[in-house]
Amino acid sequence: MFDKVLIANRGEIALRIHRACREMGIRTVAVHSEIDANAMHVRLADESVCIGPAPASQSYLNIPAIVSAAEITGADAIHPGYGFLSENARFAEIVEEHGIAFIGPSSAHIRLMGDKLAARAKAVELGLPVVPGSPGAVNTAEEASAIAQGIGYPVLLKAAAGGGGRGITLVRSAAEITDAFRRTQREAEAGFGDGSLYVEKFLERPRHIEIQVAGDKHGNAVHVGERDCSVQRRHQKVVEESPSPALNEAQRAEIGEKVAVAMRKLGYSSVGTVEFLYEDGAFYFIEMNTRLQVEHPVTEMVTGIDLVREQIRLAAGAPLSFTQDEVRFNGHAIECRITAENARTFAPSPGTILTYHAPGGLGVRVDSALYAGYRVPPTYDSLIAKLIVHGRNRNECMMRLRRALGEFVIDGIETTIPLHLELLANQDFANGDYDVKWLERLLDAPA
Ligand code: MV4
Repeated sequence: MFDKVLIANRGEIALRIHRACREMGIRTVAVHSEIDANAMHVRLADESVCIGPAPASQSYLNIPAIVSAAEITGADAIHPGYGFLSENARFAEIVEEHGIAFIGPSSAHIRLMGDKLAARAKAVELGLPVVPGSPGAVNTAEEASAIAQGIGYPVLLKAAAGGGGRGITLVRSAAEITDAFRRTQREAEAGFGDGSLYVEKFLERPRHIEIQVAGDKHGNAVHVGERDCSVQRRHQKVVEESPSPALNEAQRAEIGEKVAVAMRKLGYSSVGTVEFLYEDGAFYFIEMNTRLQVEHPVTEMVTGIDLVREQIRLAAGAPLSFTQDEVRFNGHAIECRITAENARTFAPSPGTILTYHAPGGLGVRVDSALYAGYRVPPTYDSLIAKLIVHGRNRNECMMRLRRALGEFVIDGIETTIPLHLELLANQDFANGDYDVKWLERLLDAPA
């Protein structure tokens, strides 16, 4: 097992990783930018190293600074968290080349899943269902038109190097596809340096359902249930829950087993998440995330599994701590992502926290690095707290969430707590009746 882990991240996930390490008896090294010198994880870590000025490009994305900090402190592993360098295959390679363990999957798997087209082709090879569409890139508008004719309009043109909703064009008829192809190709070339496009049948109102996986270096891999992440705004998740209100036990078991088999065939080692669109009873693979996800606590609350602890153990070569049969699902969990933004306009609201009081009680978890006096910087992602509740069922979770949100005090900045209270009062949400565009329709609807 590792002796000392360098945490190459900030905010709530850096604190989360520190906590797992501390409980495992592993010493921690916090790296921070100049503006994060007073961050909670820096205060709690065994050692800390300033790696540069505030801009992420000069600090949390600064590979030489991070690797140097690991060498100076004698860290034998680096945990990348999520975002920043967590899915940078070259970073994983450089870390390993320096004789330091990268807490994540192989760089080959990171690279594979980072290429949307290669990931889609691999998914087909592994027996996972994909959206009907082109087997690979389409090189001309004529080729795209022929594929679209075959699968039927509407279709999407997607940039292979795109992601997070960027580089996607909806085409509703044959008359539009030539101009759309040329425009999307130009935009992809300009935006991603790669104009490769592929075609997919457009799903009108899908849900976003992802399967948590874990695999070791001994050929074992299991699924750890699903999370419904359909409540999103502009491709930013707002609420996540498990189990999905849209699935029954048979569907859950079927897709879970398919994904576990696929991960064993792939030889995947670490934690990861396989993302699907779900519509009318069918799953469609869209991508795989080879990192720990923001919403991992939802799975932890319904299974009791510490996914960060497991990820660290797996990186050290340990076998999975549990078999598939030993993964048990208990009750329901819902996570609210609380951001430093105005709840109506979503305008960023950095600033100093004047008063901070986190909710508590049975089934309530708050993952946050806030404290009274902490200054929320304008420089990074606006996520400041995750409120996760567990209950025997979904209704109990909603009651508990309302109560916990009502207790949550974050004075000095604006937050999206009022938005979460509004969602919890919405009948569609209460019925679990939502798709990936539901929240945007709700927010865009006349007051
Ligand atoms: C789709 C789709 C409907 N049909 N593909 C958007 C970002 C990228 N991860 C995939 N996305 C979508 N792909 C087909 N064939 C709808 C979306 C989509 C979406 C997907 C997941 C979560 C949120 C979303 C929000 C808008 C659109």
